[in-house]
Amino acid sequence: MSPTTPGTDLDALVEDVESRNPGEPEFHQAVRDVLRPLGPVLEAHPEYARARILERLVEPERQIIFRVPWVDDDGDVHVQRAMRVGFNSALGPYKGGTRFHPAVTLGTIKFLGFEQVFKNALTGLAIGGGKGGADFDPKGRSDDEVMRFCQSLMTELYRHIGPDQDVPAGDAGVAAREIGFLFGQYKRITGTYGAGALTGKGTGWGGAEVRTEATGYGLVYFVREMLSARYEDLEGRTVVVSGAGNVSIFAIEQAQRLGANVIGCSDSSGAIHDPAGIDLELLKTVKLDERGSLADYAERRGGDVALKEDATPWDIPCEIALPCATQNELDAKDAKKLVKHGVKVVAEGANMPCTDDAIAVFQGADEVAYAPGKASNAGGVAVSAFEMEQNASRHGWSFEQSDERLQATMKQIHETCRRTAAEHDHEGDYVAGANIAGFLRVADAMLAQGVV
Ligand code: NDP
Ligand code: 2IT
Repeated sequence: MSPTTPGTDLDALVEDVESRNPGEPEFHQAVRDVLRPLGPVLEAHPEYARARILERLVEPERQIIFRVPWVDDDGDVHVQRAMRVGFNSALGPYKGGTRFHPAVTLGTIKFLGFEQVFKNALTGLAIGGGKGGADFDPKGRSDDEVMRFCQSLMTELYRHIGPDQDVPAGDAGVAAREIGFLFGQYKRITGTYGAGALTGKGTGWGGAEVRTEATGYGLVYFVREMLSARYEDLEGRTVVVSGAGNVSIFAIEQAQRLGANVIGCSDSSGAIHDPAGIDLELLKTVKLDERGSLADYAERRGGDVALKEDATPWDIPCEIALPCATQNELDAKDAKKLVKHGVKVVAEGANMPCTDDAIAVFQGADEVAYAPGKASNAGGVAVSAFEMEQNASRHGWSFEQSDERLQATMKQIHETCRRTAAEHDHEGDYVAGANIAGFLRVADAMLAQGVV
């Protein structure tokens, strides 16, 4: 790849990434998405090409892969594969979640880690990008089994993390219970109360207020800014969310608080349409307390509410669609249905939930504003960074203080995306704004720090 012809370099770089990272389609997709609007930026800044900033950005600084053996309640031994990818530390220690899901591969963790670099840059905070996970399926496992798995995983991971090195948190399949077990083992092995080595801890023992709610709340605060840019608000809007986990549930909560009517959601068993508005207390009981399925919600909710098995919620007409479950869960067919039914705003709570073709459909529809996850779901990692700040200063903030700062952060990310898009001839394009703004912040730091 020649640094003097950056326009054509991007295609060559994507090809290079594909051939050097075979079998990792999600990683290739994430790289393509970020690179797409960067051609003119590189033309204007030959110093980035000279310093091979892009070639360095697509290569993780380090990747750690290890075996995690554990014993189930029947005494049977299982072997899982875990990994932690330190993608980029130009802006701060590696920071990003940990995913437990049977489908996790190195390619999954690399796509998430790559996205995290630009997301974290957009927050304006001092956090680099990283991600971790394991092909462990927590579904149906007892608390003891989850604890033994977490302890075994941390018995290797502990040597690679720390407040100034790498700071894991939750992601799909990892929340307060898992972070508690992981932290307990970290404390035991290191013999220190290194609170700043993990975020998402319980609020009674080093965790930050609002971290649990932050991704979902932040997503809705971002949507509020998108609507406000069109002189509109959430009051009376119909909203459909996919998923029924951490991000979805707190997005539903905040959307309802701001006056919206949330009429649909989903989980791995199917989707529900609840025209009267989702009963949030019942949803929390079923999904968070009992770790049950939406079939239980539908049964207890009664009336006409039924689970549509193996379905997505995208055929429910709505004005605001919030995909909050998993990657590539919303395709072009779903996008066309949403547009046909009059959707106005699509904002990603999950990481990369819309396929490239779906994004093209939204961006081709004049009435639709579409926000990529690296901007609209950055509230979770932002509050994780607040948690690191509180752990370092040994000073705790109130719920109201944290929530106010989260709102200010989402507003700032929204402004950054819009301003950057406008400055680069992409008026109103949140994808270009987020990718260019994230890239510029990381690239400038890398340039300043030399060839490392
Ligand atoms: P959870 O595990 O808490 O919830 C995920 C939800 O999505 C569950 O309800 C799950 O169903 C459902 N789901 C998973 N896969 C599918 C599928 N293929 N089809 C339909 N439903 C599915 O995860 P989170 O809410 O924490 O994370 C969701 C997304 O948000 C992920 O992309 C994650 O990377 C992203 N994210 C998370 C952040 C966080 O702070 N947690 C921060 C930023 C982004 P079931 O309940 O049946 O398992
Ligand atoms: O995708 C994400 O931003 C997260 N899972 C949250 C990461 C974090 O460090 O809080």
